[in-house]
Amino acid sequence: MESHRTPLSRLGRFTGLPVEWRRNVNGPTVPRTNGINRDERYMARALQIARRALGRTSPNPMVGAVIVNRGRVVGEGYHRSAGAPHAEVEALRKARERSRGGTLYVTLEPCNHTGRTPPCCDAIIASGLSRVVAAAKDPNPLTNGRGLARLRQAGIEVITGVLERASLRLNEPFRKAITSGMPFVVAKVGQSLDGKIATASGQSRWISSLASRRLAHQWRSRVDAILIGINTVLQDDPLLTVRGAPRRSGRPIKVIVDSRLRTPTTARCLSSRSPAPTLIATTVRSETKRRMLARCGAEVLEFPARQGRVPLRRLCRRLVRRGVQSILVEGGGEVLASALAERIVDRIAFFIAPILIGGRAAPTSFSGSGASHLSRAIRLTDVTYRRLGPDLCVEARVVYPTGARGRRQGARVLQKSRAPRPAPRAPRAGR
Ligand code: AOF
Ligand code: ZN
Repeated sequence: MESHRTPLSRLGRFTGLPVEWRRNVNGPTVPRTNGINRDERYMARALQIARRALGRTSPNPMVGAVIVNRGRVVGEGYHRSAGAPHAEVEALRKARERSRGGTLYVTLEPCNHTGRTPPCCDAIIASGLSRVVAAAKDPNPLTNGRGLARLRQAGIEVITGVLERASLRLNEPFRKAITSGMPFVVAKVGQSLDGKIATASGQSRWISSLASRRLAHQWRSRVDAILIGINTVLQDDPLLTVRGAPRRSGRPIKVIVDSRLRTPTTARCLSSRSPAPTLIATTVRSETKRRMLARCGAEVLEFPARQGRVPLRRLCRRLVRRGVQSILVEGGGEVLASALAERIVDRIAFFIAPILIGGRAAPTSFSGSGASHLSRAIRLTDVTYRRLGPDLCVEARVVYPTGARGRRQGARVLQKSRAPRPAPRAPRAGR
């Protein structure tokens, strides 16, 4: 049930990463509380402060903690970045002896393992807290229930599941990556009202409004990697940096899907103006080219071809092993079609500008052969609509057709989308 009227119900309406990304992370200090119980109220506060570290904690989750004693908040904290103290430890440091006999509200089960930092359970037990309310279990196999069990064994009252949905959604990339080995993938499309991503001659700057582009940069600042296809490199020569939004050193990693290893060493995303690491995924083994690209700071990852293309699932798994939990796929049409065909996309966002481009030869957002039957089309759910200047942003969860027919269809789309590709144009300089 998501259809309450209270402000808190909005927490339950988070529909995944982009919706998370949109929230004001420095909202009011105490959430409004009409119609919700006390545990939910403090948990809402813990979720709110967890969000302050949005885009900065991976490969760790965002976590917030609030300590309450005799009806008063005596300590708060959140996990700022991987390697930094955990949320509970931050809150305990603030509360000091005032935590004795109090309640800890924490958005994720406290850890019971030694990672980059010592187990939170030890600190909680030592502090004399008498009650712990956790929103959700930690899916990390190192914890996954062990933290809660340990606290119960120590005689602490433990309650779970308070605002659980909001907690699960807060850390969707972390959860997906740690439980499945696959990253959380958001595809972003900037297109005209008639579904074109460029003119027939390849011109695409700018279809989207400034407001849309600003939001897109904010999203870039909150993911671990941006992924684009070689055609976009050759056509648009993007810098792939974050502009006008907070930057995190070394992030987002740039990933170029380049089956035939055509990335020019002069590509702007390899220049010193774009300092985050660049990975080029290819199916070609060329020591000379690899060395040339390495000299420009790019690392080449080789994969066995899957129908002539880079196998995106395998690429994704490799990226997760390097700490990448969230990816923004920015196109073009070929990569987006392959990403859908390989079913790696979790959510999709369209920035639709009120402009008509037309023309059979002008590329559309998704290439490939498309669904042969409506029953095999990819349905979107959890759809939100938002105005951005003159543009409309439609953002949704991707639902793949189920059953063998749907899966075969996916493979066919991939096969057919190999066929004709437009001849690449020479990279343009100076943009
Ligand atoms: C908590 N509180 O604030 C966070 C937790 O390497 P470490 O020591 O930072 O441990 C990382 C793991 O700890 C991470 O994968 C997740 O399971 C848990 N994160 N746990 O009790 C926190 N950030
Ligand atoms: Zn911990």
